[in-house]
Amino acid sequence: MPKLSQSAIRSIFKALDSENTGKVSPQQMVAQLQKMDHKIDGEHVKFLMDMIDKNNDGTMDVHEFGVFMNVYENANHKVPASVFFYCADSDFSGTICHKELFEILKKLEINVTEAQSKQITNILSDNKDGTLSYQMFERIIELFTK
Ligand SMILES: [Ca+2]
Ligand SMILES: [Ca+2]
Repeated sequence: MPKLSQSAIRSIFKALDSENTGKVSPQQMVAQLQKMDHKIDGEHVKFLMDMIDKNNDGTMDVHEFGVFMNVYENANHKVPASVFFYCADSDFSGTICHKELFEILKKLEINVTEAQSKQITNILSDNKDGTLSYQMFERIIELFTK
């Protein structure tokens, strides 16, 4: 679960979205984060935003922003699989379902259909609810990105 509450995420998002468009651009995001922490790597922020931008409109809506904050706070930014895991986990469940796997593989430009993602998840699921743990997800990513 994200450490920030949904209402905290909403108010930060509102502050960033100064023109009240319901969207935040990478430029707005980087500028704001750099105000809070000068050491922030703008390129990494843009990379994360691109990974999370499910509808590919180049901006973040409030849900995508919640995912971003979850990645930002919880991922091990030195480990790609960890970053991809938090980018993929768009419902903050701490596990990856077949839809989440499909979306992240698409972002990584790995050619897998939704049906194949479902099969992979069914076969390799190591959780009772049919989802993937971080450990299993990491192995799948390693296999695909070799
Ligand atoms: Ca978007
Ligand atoms: Ca999930």
